[in-house]
Amino acid sequence: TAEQQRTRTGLDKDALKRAYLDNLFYLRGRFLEVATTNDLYMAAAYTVRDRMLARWIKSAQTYKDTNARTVCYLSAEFLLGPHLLNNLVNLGITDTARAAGEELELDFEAIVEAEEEPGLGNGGLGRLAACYMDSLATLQIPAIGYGIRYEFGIFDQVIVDGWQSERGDTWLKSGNPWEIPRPKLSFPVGFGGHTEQYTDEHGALRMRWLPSMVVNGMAYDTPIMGYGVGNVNLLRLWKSEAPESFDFQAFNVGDYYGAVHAKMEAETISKVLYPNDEPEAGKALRLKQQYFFVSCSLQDMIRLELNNAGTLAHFHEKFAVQLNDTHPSLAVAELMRLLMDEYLMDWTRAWEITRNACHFTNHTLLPEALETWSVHLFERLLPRHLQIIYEINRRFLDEVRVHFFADEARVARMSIIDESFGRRIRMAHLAAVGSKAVNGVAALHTDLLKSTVMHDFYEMWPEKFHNVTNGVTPRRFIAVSNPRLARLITEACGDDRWLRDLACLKQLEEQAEDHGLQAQWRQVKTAAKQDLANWLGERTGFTPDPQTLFDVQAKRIHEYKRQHLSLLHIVWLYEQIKQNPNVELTPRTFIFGGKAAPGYFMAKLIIKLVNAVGEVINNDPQVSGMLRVVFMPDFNVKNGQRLYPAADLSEQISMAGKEASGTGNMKFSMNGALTIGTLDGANVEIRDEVGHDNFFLFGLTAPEVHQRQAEGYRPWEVYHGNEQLKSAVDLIASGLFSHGDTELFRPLTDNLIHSDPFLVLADFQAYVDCQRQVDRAYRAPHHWDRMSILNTARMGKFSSDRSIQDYAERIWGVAPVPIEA
Ligand code: DL6
Repeated sequence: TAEQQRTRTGLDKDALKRAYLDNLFYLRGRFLEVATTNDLYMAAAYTVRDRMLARWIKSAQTYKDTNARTVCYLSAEFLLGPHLLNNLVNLGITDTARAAGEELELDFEAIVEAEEEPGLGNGGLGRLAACYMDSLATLQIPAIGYGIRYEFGIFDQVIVDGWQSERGDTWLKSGNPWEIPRPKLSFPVGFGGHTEQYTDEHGALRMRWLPSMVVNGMAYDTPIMGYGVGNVNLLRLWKSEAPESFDFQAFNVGDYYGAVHAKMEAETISKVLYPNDEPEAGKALRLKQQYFFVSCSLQDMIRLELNNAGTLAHFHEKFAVQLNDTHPSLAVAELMRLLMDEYLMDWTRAWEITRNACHFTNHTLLPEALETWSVHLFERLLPRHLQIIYEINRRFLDEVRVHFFADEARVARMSIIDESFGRRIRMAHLAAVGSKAVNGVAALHTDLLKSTVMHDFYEMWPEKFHNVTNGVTPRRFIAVSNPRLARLITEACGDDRWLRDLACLKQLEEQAEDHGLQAQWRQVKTAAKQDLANWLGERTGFTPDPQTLFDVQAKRIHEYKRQHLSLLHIVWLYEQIKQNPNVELTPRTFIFGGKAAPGYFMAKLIIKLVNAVGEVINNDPQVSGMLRVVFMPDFNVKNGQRLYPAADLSEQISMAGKEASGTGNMKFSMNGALTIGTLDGANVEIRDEVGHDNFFLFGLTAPEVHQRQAEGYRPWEVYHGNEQLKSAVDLIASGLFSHGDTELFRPLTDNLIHSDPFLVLADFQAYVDCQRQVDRAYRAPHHWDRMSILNTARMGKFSSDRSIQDYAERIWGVAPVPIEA
């Protein structure tokens, strides 16, 4: 009946209440009095999901009917964050849901809190994919996100005696109400075996691959709701399974263990996310994961196109395939294989389609992060793909030779096969050769890409290279994370158009000097600081004082990001106060957050040092009124949402030239934090947008870093040439922060003094001087508030909507297909 229908889809309070009780009863078998928090959360999730399903189906139907060009975003990671509140915001029913909850006497916040976040990513790259899914739906662009449904996402971090300890992430243990399993939607994926030539019925010579092992990839679908529109896009994640639950033949001959083992091996592929933000050297399972999800995704696209058009001749017109870093770059070889071996196309046609379908984003210039795989491993796992890659390379190098006559050195540099250290496949070269467009993720990064690691490719195909500066979604990172700020902005701007068009925030500029707005702005910030302080108090036993300046560095722990530069500054401040307890300083709380790759010793030592320095400082009554240090455990999307609103100062202090873009920098600044940063990644553009006076800049530029290193950088001399720096490093080495143990932090201090690959010592003085300016600025509240408002006001460029618009126009050539809300 219409009434029943309204219970499923209605957005008013009564419909929500009825639906909620219905779902609690029929899907959880509970009534309010006996429901657990998880039951209450699940009922809420189903109630919200119901409201998305009709829109989802309408979107899929309309996309199909209009045969719309579709973006397929291939990514090994989607770091989604909790769905519930985000979906309420995008549906525009947060307040109604809250009111419905109140009438049912539910604790809304506790229900939202109960959601386990799907941590299917390591950091920036995975979170970017999630922001882009949000923006694609909001901009009404037909899109499918394809990835892996890891059973275990990124580990949970706990701090034990100051050290990081990893706990398995069990995000699926209480069920995932947002996904719909599609048991019938599954594709076979082969591994190993051999290839053979045969003659087809037209007398043509063809190749076929006879794999030694086949697994199935089964689809799990999650709806991705656009903001304020009817469009709901699809995130399709693949789970690996054995084709049959038992190999009965093996079972019959008595090899029960062998039969179960084969099943386990198949399921292992999508079992766990590799917790490293750099490639895993030589890990066959990682290569299997990459091939697994790429193959399932391409087979799915082929299925869709054959259903729709009956031919694959226009595959590249139907789909814009985006390769999120090199992890899915096997798509180039796999699409060729599918088109030639399975659909009997000739090389020229297949290559034409592949080269026009694929596009490639590079996210890093770190040499150790440029992915390569040994030819030997390929031979063993993907023999047919190796043949195809050899042939792609042969034809490509012929082109290179025509382009750059008699330049064999360049041919060797550009080859997809690196012959220098054993034979290895350079995945970035495969992706670049097989793609229509290559892009970097911030202006500086794209320039460096063109002038360094991809220079030869840029010289050959300058028109292939683009910059698309990253962006983040203001729905999650303002509206969901910081509702008080969202309300204030809406009030000050007169409406909430800014959530769809972030450039509207510009209107705040004219009120930046208004003391009334400034006072409210400050109140909002202080309230967020208080929330964070309470949370930290409960988790760490230490409650920061919201009246102090909150100085936050939250991101993966990595030497190039230089958390230890901030630590040297803290130790330096500590010494200042110890020497002169009346020194004029702005009281600060330094908050760190971030995970270290489990095998990255130096990063783990940095975490230990943060906690060790905190222990001494926070317990020293002479300094603890001025200075506090706290490590927020388990930095993830959910905890990030607590941090961004509460920061006064955002630390973006990587060595120039190393951070491709950064996106945390954008999230902090959107929430009114000022940035202290180097000219690295998107910091450059953020500073240009917010105004040079509203950004604390320090440090060597990328060309200066290059020059320093070319001249032969000697950290030893810097250390001896700066009394205060030396004394900070020495204090760490002295054992003061390690209960007298002079060995504990020696690997870190020795590395700084003797090698310092990321120029921490070279930038120390500039950083300390710049922090002095921060100190002074914070003591002038009107001035600070004005800068803070201007930061938010000028962040329009860094909405992921702008990034997606750029991709849509300049790279994909896709147009919106509106679905009414
Ligand atoms: O593009 C998203 C993000 C950038 O903002 C960071 O600067 C960059 O470090 C990060 N890269 C990764 C891992 N890279 N790889 N491969 O997360 O991408």
